[in-house]
Amino acid sequence: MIHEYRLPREVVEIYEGIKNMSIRGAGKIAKYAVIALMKAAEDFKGSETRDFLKYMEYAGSYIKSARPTAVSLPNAVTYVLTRLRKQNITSVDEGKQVVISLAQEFMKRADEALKVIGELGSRRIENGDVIMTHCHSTAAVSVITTAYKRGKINVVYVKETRPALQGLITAKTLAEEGLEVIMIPDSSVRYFMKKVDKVVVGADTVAANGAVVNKIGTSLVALAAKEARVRFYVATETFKFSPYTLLGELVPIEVRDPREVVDEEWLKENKNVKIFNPVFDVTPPEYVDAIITEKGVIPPQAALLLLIEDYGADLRETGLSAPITWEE
Ligand code: RUB
Repeated sequence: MIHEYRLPREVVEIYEGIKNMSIRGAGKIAKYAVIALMKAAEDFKGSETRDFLKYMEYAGSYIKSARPTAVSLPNAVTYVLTRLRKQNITSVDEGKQVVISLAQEFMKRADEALKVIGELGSRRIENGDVIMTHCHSTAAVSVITTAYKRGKINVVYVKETRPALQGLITAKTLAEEGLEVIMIPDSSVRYFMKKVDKVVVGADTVAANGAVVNKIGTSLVALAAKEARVRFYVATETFKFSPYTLLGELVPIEVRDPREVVDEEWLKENKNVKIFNPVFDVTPPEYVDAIITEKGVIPPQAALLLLIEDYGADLRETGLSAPITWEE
């Protein structure tokens, strides 16, 4: 990316954090994206309103390019920048205030959404259910911990989630809440599925047809759940629904460094072995029983309706453009 403006250190750190996954999970990535916009706005030194707006667009495209798959990232940036554009600001100070309050509004709405998802999701859980989850999703954790606090569940199977092992974060979090956590290797999903009543996972992106893009391996869990007639729920804020898929765009799947799969030494010793590390996959809508959002629990086929409600009326005005292309 050509650096037209100098962005403050905090913005670059957030970009790097998202890229190297020290900031991870679609919800958290979205929150940090708006924090980055806030930091960028605060740091702007000029006095021309037009220049401020151009600078903010630049900051938005920079932060959006950190990771390709979770649509929460461009959606969070779009949330702030489209509203900023519509405000017809007349001074830089006013612009800065607008960005700060929009970013805070986004974060508040995101926190509230997680609570509602927890409540609505826990209603779908029956007393004594055994749950399975994959990766680390704040929205799925919200459903599981709310159901636990309501005295409905006790046992949860957590898949370790190779290669980045986000399952360890989930296992730790749920155990600290008091749940009985059983961590299992990814490859044992079908073996354990017969002991499970419901699967709850998160989402990085939900497409207009209700397909769910989430951490690699999710679609295999869905397959095993379907075979065992175990209900498969996806917990997600609506800012993870992709308006780009309304325009017929496909969701780009991130491919990461082979060194996340094997170490450098092994790679050097086995130069003739190719390693491929895609980190998300697509679960088709037929495998999803329901999507739990802050606007209600919907069948995957209703994803389109939610997208039209949020983006349909003024698709052109929202400033949507084709998502950034991702080079492997
Ligand atoms: C994280 C992942 C999570 C979703 C939802 O992938 O796939 O399931 O992002 O998480 P990564 P949340 O670790 O590669 O970012 O519900 O917290 O938004």
